[in-house]
Amino acid sequence: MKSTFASMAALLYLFCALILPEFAVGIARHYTFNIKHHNFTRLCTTRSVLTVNGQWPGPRLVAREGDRVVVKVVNHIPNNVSIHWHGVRQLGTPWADGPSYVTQCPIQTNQSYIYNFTISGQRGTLLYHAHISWLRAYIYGAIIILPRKNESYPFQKPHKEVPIIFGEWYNVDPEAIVSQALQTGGGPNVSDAFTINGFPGPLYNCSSKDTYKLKVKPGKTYLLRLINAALNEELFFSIANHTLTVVEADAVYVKPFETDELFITPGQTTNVLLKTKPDFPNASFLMAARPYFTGRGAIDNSTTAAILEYEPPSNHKSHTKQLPLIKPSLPPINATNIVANFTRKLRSLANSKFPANVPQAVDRKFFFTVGLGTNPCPQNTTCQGPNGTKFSASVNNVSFNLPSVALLQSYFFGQSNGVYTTDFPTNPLVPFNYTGTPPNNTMVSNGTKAVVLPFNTSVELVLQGTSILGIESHPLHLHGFNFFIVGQGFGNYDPNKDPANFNLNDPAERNTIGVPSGGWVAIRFLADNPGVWFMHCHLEIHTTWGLKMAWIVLDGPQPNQKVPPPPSDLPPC
Ligand SMILES: *[C@@H]1O[C@H](CO)[C@@H](O)[C@H](O)[C@H]1NC(C)=O
Ligand SMILES: *[C@@H]1O[C@H](CO)[C@@H](O)[C@H](O)[C@H]1NC(C)=O
Ligand SMILES: *[C@@H]1O[C@H](CO)[C@@H](O)[C@H](O)[C@H]1NC(C)=O
Ligand SMILES: *[C@@H]1O[C@H](CO)[C@@H](O)[C@H](O)[C@H]1NC(C)=O
Ligand SMILES: *[C@@H]1O[C@H](CO)[C@@H](O)[C@H](O)[C@H]1NC(C)=O
Ligand SMILES: *[C@@H]1O[C@H](CO)[C@@H](O)[C@H](O)[C@H]1NC(C)=O
Ligand SMILES: *[C@@H]1O[C@H](CO)[C@@H](O)[C@H](O)[C@H]1NC(C)=O
Ligand SMILES: *[C@@H]1O[C@H](CO)[C@@H](O)[C@H](O)[C@H]1NC(C)=O
Ligand SMILES: *[C@@H]1O[C@H](CO)[C@@H](O)[C@H](O)[C@H]1NC(C)=O
Ligand SMILES: *[C@@H]1O[C@H](CO)[C@@H](O)[C@H](O)[C@H]1NC(C)=O
Ligand SMILES: *[C@@H]1O[C@H](CO)[C@@H](O)[C@H](O)[C@H]1NC(C)=O
Ligand SMILES: *[C@@H]1O[C@H](CO)[C@@H](O)[C@H](O)[C@H]1NC(C)=O
Ligand SMILES: [Cu+2]
Repeated sequence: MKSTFASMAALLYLFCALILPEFAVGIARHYTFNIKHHNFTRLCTTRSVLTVNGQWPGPRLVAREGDRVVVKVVNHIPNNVSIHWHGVRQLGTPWADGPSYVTQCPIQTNQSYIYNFTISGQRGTLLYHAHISWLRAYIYGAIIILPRKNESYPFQKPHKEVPIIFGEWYNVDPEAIVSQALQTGGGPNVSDAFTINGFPGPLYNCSSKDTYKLKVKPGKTYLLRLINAALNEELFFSIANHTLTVVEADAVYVKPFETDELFITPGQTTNVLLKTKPDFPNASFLMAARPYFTGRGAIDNSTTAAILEYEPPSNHKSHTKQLPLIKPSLPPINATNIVANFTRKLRSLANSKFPANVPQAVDRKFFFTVGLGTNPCPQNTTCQGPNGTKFSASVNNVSFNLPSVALLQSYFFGQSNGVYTTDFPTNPLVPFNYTGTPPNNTMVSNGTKAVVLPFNTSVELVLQGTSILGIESHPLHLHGFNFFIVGQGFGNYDPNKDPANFNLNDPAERNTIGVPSGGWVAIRFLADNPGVWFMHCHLEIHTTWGLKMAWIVLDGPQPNQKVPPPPSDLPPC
């Protein structure tokens, strides 16, 4: 009886797969990522940096929606490493998510681990990156998710597709920077340049030959897959004399809109269409990026640029003469209104083919403050944080300590005792005027605390920025889910007034959202993916300081709604 049912189900599946394109079975895409050192020279400085297969940025991972991706990661470096497939939902594959000490222990030197997951219900651009300490400084690359075979984009088919990946270049080892910051308690030293596809571009000293060039033909449409893989800075991006059309964010299509200036936080991805000028323009154009920042510390405040170069017609004489290079204007560093306006323009397509499944009813509401704070300086030492303290950062005043075993493993094997507790505060323990005058005690508590959610809980989470040690935007990233950005505002969230303005029809659906500087954002998601899921600021220094926490989503009743046993090659602790 059982086997008859099973074979009928198999037949039905086969039938659907052959007849209906949306059931088309994906193929498996196999990759090997060798993590190893490679020398690169930028700004006249040669550094041995950590790479995937000797490449920086790493190789493109290309799949169609519905495909299985199998990546064997082999560690050839002295450091521990793990890789996170940022934004991939990992439905039913929580062991493949990748954050060290959350879903796995890291892959140790000369060891390997196979990440095996399916891309379902997503199309567009995501990124992968190392997820331990600051190794993602150079270990990152594009994940390109094409529509299923027989399916097309909901916008004009581009002539060409080009990843544009923002990163940072350090003249010193980023691991030395973070370890020094932790030791002194002060802010970290900043990067020496931003990069586009690994190149700082012509606006830095000793860098003009290290410029990424995008050669285009007139009268064509190009799809730029923008990825912010920088460690610590949110960025503005603009191309001189060209308007961009935003069509997708975090691997979800959006209602297309035009913009001259684009905003992208670390961990976010955005696809834009670039229509080239109809005729050869007798000029080249800079495509440039520089940071948005309202905090108090030092950041890299430089501008990276690439060149958009038109191929001259064959009969044109211009290739012999130097064409003028036009620079774009970029918003001022503290242009909070431009950020807010840009973020508000992002809307889901919300049509019958690509619906926005916004949870209309909410089972559990959470209110989390996110921001900086301080830790006491150890006795008889001098710290370089605020007033001789050490910098810290927290969610609801809890600075998260990573355990030395993986949370998912302790959860799955019922060994949470001494590893984590489930008493993460659902609201601030001590309410205060979050964006007003900060409290004079800025010390934070610490712990390894999680929130437990029953399967399929519908969650509303308000993330409230604080003014402690300065207002600043925090790009919060949630693993394992997309969420809908139903509301945002400045000042303190008002639970009585603000929900009336929530957009429950076509809000943007993403995995990373900047909590406005001196403001709040409200998100909703359905906890339909059992496992342990990390949530953290994607400014790496804030994560280092503890702006992170974990959600535990319990099993559902069906066999495919349970955390499966770990793969046999899961790295040991
Ligand atoms: C990098 O260059 C240094 C000398 O500058 C050399 O000793 C080292 O072997 C090189 N490393 C690699 C991986 O090529
Ligand atoms: C990946 O997972 C699928 C589904 O569980 C399995 O059939 C396949 O054998 C796995 N591949 C590898 C290389 O582990
Ligand atoms: C670029 O834009 C500027 C200002 O809008 C304009 O003056 C100039 O003619 C444009 N140049 C080209 C080559 O499009
Ligand atoms: C960043 O650089 C710009 C121009 O180079 C300058 O006007 C601005 O004050 C700088 N901002 C910070 C925060 O350093
Ligand atoms: C940005 O900084 C400039 C210079 O410090 C200041 O004049 C301006 O008021 C600031 N703008 C915003 C929106 O904070
Ligand atoms: C932001 O949008 C508002 C309302 O549409 C507009 O009044 C304001 O000028 C915009 N600000 C900026 C800096 O673009
Ligand atoms: C701190 O210094 C004082 C005086 O130098 C000494 O008595 C005390 O033992 C030191 N404490 C620690 C924890 O080292
Ligand atoms: C540092 O201490 C001074 C004087 O006690 C105080 O006015 C200031 O607010 C403190 N700064 C911080 C960042 O805590
Ligand atoms: C919070 O602080 C802000 C800025 O100082 C102030 O405008 C507001 O009235 C304060 N709110 C409350 C409830 O005290
Ligand atoms: C700290 O703040 C409280 C009120 O928020 C105030 O009563 C107290 O005097 C402050 N303490 C110091 C040392 O400034
Ligand atoms: C956590 O807090 C305790 C008590 O304040 C403190 O002793 C300890 O150093 C803190 N640990 C970390 C990792 O910040
Ligand atoms: C690497 O990870 C293992 C397992 O968690 C740990 O025991 C070891 O101390 C780590 N090594 C380094 C250099 O961090
Ligand atoms: Cu942050």
